[in-house]
Amino acid sequence: MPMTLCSIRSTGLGLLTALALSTGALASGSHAGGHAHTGDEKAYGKPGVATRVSRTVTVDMTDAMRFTPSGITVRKGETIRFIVKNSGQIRHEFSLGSQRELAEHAAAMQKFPNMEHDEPNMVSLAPGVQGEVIWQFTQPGKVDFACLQPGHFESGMKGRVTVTR
Ligand SMILES: [Cu+2]
Repeated sequence: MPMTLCSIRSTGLGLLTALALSTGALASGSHAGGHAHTGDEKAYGKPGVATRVSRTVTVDMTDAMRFTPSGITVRKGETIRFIVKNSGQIRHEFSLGSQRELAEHAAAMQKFPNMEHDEPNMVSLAPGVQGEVIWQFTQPGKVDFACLQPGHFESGMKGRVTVTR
């Protein structure tokens, strides 16, 4: 049985702690040598470092179950600061991932609507609140993003980042 993101989360308090620690280490600059933190790297990129942001992209979320913009183009290697705003009256989130990972996670959210998750590739926002995700796109191709609040992905609340060479 393939291990999904959610099964990892539900089994691993230790892993979450490790992630939190590694994020803290990056923030404090202990990786100043520029070494990639390979443990966090995924096919769709890795957590970005705030001091290396190339560009800011603002993404709006609404109760119409849409992201604006829903299509974003970046270049390979760029670190993007996504300023994400929830303009709706209900909770929404912005999660970057592979299409498969997002679909699996959306299905899990249908079963466990109150599942807590907090990872560098996503931000979950109460109505009217703004947050950010800093992500580096390390490989050319397509990276998807979606809102994983129960039913939102299924209603079409998704978008795509095209990573060019
Ligand atoms: Cu949503």
